[in-house]
Amino acid sequence: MNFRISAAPAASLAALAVALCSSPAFADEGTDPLTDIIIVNGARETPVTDEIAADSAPVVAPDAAGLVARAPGAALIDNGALSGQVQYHGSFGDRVLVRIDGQRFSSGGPNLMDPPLHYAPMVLVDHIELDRGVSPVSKGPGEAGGVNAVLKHVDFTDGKAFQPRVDVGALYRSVDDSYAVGGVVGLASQNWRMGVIAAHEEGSDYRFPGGRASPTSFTRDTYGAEVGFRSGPGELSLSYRRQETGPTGNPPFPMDIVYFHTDFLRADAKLQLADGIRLEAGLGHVAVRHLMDNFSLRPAMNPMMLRATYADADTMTADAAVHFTTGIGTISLGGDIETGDKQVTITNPANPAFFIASQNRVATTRSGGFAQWRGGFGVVESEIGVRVDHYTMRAGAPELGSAVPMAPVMLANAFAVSDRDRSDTTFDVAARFWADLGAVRPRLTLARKTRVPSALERFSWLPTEASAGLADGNIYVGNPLLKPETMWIAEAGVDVETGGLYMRPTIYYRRVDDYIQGVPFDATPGVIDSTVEMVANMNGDATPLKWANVSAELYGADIDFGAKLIGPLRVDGVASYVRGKRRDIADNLYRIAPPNIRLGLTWEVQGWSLTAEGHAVAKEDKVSATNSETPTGGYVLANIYGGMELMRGVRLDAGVENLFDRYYVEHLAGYNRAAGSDVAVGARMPGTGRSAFVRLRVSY
Ligand SMILES: [Cu+2]
Repeated sequence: MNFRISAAPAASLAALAVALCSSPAFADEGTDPLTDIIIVNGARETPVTDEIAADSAPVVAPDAAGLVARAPGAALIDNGALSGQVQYHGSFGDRVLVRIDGQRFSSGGPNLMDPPLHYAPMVLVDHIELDRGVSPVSKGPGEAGGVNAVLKHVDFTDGKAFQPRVDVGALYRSVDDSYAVGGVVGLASQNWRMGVIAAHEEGSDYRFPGGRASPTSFTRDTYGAEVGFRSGPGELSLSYRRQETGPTGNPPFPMDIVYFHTDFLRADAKLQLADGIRLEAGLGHVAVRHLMDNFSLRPAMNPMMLRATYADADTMTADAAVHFTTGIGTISLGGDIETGDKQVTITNPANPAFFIASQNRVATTRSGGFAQWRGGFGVVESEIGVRVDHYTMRAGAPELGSAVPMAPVMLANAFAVSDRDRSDTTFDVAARFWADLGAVRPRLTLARKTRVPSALERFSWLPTEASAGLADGNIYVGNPLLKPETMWIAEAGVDVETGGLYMRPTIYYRRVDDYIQGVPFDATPGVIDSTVEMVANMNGDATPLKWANVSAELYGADIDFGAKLIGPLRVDGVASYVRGKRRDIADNLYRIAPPNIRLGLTWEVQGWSLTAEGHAVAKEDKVSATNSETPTGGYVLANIYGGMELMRGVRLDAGVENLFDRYYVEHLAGYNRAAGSDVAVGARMPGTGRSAFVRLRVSY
């Protein structure tokens, strides 16, 4: 299970934690007051941030999203083997702030075929930082929670001489005959660190009781290098990473991935300016080049309907923050800039005269500043911050080939003469409080968080299924007049740890004003009396949706808990409940995780452990009528897994998931859109059948 707390004294726990996760990435984090190490056995925690070690769970899916999904209040939105999104407290997509090694960037795919954790292959992930409830304003805008996937790194050592560093892993999973190998190797001293990172992953279509799901195969390569230098009060680091995703199936979408070629470049500096004054600054660039089509991995249609869509995204970031440590705590002042350029061009490879630059020269900017105070009064610890962001967003006039039919041309012409320039200013406040009362640690979060509409939500003049991965089968059209969303968040919980028992219950309420959601295009849905409905109807949906500001609320509760039973026997569990509703009409929010509980019985002795786990998921019938969502039934799955330390620095895990080969569908899985599969078109994608895995990690 994810969040185990053993009952030993904290000091020895911290020591054990360092021993268990010999991750260099942790080494310099002791200075951050929010990442104290309190929990071991695969997870550490502060009252407001959880750290989930990569090998703490039997997750062998390729992306880190599956690991995050096991945390309380989290779930996985499954859009394909490499396209999983994190849902947190009922929000997903760009409502959740997700970063890789702290770097923010824009996905390339207009349907988030490359959600941020697409760039965190599990075999390269060291650990995940999960901000409980909301993320601090210092990490930038973001409504629901905060996820940072920290990749394996080579870190500085304590000595002058260079020492070799190795952290590599391999895994195999039977259900899709997939394997992954990768890791980081390098050299480090107290002043220098350098490493190369690489991974290769591939898998076939996965099996379920009843056949094979096609196309769900995948392939992905990652490689890169990093170097860091530290001397006296300063530290500099530079990293480059390239990811090449090859043909990968996305049955819930009308197209599959042909490729993603994505480059990550980042430079960071830290400098102790004076006693108690610390400067941190960074520069980043991410370039995504993407091609998807509807004929390479699934049966081709008639030549008129062949589509290959190119989508590019470039993100530049710059940030700087100064931290003043004084008698009243730490005050941080910072600023950050983010620019984005996007281009989406739909083509028909059988007809060069057919192309539509549907998102043409879309340019966005954001400049923000924040002030944050971290300190205490009495027993109450707090982190209080405010930030302001100014956004601009502009779309170029569409460009079309001569073979594009009349109706889309009319829409393009109308968009070309419309106002394609928007700007917004947003204010965020986040306050997190906690107190350490020994065995009991209460915590409280109050926040106002915002999200500006995406360029897609504002500028999709062409009705298409691009919806940042909703995969509800609806055709969407943009709305330039959208206002930013405002989410009001209240969350309370208590972390209890006493004797051989722990539990961490949380309740929350999130009220969203101007929630951005698809609504019927006009007052007469189904009556084709507009050009938009005409084009949508030609593309298979006579009742398109238009993005609009509505009112919504999300509330729920979750808990993780555990207790020592007899001798080396222990029980751990995670349970989550979330409810999402519209406030303006009687409807539910779309794609909300059903109530579920995970219970594990673990036998743990020196050097090895064995866990039998049950995962019970309730039916979900509180579905969104607006999004044509269908209900799902409940199910129970059984898993068994174990791990052992073969020798110092060598860990072997193995297990069987879905032990009884049960047929089930996850409520959050998409509906199949690909013909030629053992899954019927329109049916929800089934969960994976029985699957054995082995995983090896070598680090020293
Ligand atoms: Cu795509």
